[in-house]
Amino acid sequence: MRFIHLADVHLGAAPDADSPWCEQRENDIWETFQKVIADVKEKQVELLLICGDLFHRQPLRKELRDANYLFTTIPDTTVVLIAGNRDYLKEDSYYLSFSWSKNVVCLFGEACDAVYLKQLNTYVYGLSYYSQEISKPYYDNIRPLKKDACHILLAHGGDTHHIPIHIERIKQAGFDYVALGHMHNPQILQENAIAYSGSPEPLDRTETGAHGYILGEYANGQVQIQFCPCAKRQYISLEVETDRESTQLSLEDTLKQGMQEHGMENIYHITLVGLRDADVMFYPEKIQALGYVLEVVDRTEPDYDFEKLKERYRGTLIGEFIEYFPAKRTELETKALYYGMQALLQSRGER
Ligand SMILES: [Mn+2]
Repeated sequence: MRFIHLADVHLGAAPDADSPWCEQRENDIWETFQKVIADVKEKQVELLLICGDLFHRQPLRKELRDANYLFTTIPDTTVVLIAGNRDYLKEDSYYLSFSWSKNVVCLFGEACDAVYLKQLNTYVYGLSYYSQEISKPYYDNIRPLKKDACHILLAHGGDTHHIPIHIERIKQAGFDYVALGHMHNPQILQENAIAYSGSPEPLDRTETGAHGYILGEYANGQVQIQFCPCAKRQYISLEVETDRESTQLSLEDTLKQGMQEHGMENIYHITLVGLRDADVMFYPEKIQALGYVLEVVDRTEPDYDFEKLKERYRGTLIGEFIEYFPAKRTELETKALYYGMQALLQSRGER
């Protein structure tokens, strides 16, 4: 039996809120979800497990219809889903009155429930959130039924306010597989047994690295899983070192090359470090125009010719400041000298 473990799709989210590509990101999340459904079809997956937070907030009716439409395109796959803390079952949630395609099973109980899928000889267990926070460790005491079948637990949470999980308790429970949701980065807690799939599309700049879903196979009483990347974009932190030869254009070329190597579709957080010629200044807005650049942090420092400056400012505060430092400086002294120099020159209206 082949299954896909998916979680935290966050349909309806629009990451990078202040960027020009925010709307694109909202579409990305839907497109990635469509891609997962296409993979279900292509890989002939029999069971699609959605471990909470399919939606970023209370789903709109039209959003449920779109998701349900996609489920109708995989009629041979059973879809089992639970509601997480984001798309929790509020009193007036459209989730509760929606009529799903017949291959969809919602485990919408407040207490743990199990569904038996006869054709797969599989029990799937789970509960749903009825509020944004649950601090009771509900999963710690859930045990599979004593039946000769595959037993899979769908769980959402793992932090103090979202059903804390004591991993040792879950390890001892005896499930064939525990499919976790809520943490957005993929993470395997026990090999082939307990894992967070992470969100299929990263949702903010802290969620760097590959994102996707987990493909699993249950055969001869044993589960095997593998992580399948499927995100359209990744968040990447790029650090570039400059020197006294660097210019705006040479820096742009270096960055373009770096971004091409990592993929132009990806979203970058760029940090500039190192020295620069004291007359050169870099323009972050020009760097941002090179691609999907969220932010440019400029930590470069001007490289001063102290001999020249000493001559020029002899007898002034600046001259004395430079002379205060020995020719052979410690790292700390060098820093103090550069920062002080910058401050002194700035106060004179120079750089
Ligand atoms: Mn969550």
